[in-house]
Amino acid sequence: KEFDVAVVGATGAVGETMLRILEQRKFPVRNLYPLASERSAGKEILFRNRKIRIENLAEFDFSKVQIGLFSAGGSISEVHAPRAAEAGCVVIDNTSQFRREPDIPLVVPEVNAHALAGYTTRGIIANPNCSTIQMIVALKPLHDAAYIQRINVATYQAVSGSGASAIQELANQTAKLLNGQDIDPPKAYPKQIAFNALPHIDVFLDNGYTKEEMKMVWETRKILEDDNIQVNPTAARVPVFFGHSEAVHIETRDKLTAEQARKILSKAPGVKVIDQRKDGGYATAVTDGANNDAVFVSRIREDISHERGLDLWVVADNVRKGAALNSIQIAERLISDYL
Ligand code: A2P
Ligand code: 11C
Repeated sequence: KEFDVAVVGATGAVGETMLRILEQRKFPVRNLYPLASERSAGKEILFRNRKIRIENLAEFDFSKVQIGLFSAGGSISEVHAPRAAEAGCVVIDNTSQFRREPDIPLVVPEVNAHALAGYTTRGIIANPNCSTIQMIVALKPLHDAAYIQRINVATYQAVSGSGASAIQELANQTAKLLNGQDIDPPKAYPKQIAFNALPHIDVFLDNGYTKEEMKMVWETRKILEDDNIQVNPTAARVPVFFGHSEAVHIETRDKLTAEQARKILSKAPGVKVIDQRKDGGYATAVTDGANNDAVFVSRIREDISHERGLDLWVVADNVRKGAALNSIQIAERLISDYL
């Protein structure tokens, strides 16, 4: 069986990766419709060695497709995802627009594929935020084994999470500074990102946390279906192009040794443990995460400050597992189990 698929935001950092992953995983695409703004309409993209014209999202008739992969921003999904669903297209939405709505499933296939069943109510499935996805893939097996009560996490996030313009900004700033020139006024971020670290992702909220941080709280609880889990995040942007890193500290109800955790994680779906206690015996964003599909877990150790605490270093490609790949894994489940 084959499916007609629309990729909304096909010219963006995530959209382009979706096209490549559809090819790589041989997703059964009959007709592909790359969609973007009217600025891009008429240009061409390559899919399976064929040139396909980009169409204007605003004018697209979604009754022509069965699956829509959306990654053009929350305000675009707000308008066009319900319009697509109404036309009979199942939307897999990579924006934060619908994630917190109770009747819209928020899915990481390795963790809560069962929640997909709820897609029929609204015809929309939400893809979680990249920093939540990699954390939850690593933590779910430990949660099942010992019940996680509290998570303290600090992220080190790549600029590709902010899209193509931020990738360009880091490249430009880096080149200028290395050539002894002044940088242009920053646009993608409020301060210089090259050779720097910014403790700020997404907008500030009333409680002093940023929205990126609160997404990790809200989404973790929804995916694990447990509002009692305490999550305390700090999200930072670092001058890395691809791959988010996270220092994750958990407190479990039952004692879990580092050895037990390593054993559990080495068998966990979607996880790859790289954890030798020696120089270079750990995963990094650039050398391991980027361009790979797995969530890498390193530095597994018992917290010397807490009896039932465990520390982990978690790395993944934010554009692949954090966004495009997870969306396509959802689509694969959808077609195998429901369509
Ligand atoms: P376009 O290239 O036509 O602007 P990124 O996250 O990498 O910045 O990419 C954003 C994606 O969302 C791009 O594909 C972009 O298309 C698309 N997009 C932005 N605004 C709109 C819009 N008004 N309608 C449709 N697609 C849009
Ligand atoms: C980042 N996590 O790295 C963001 C990008 O809610 O889908 C994705 C934002 C989202 O900047």
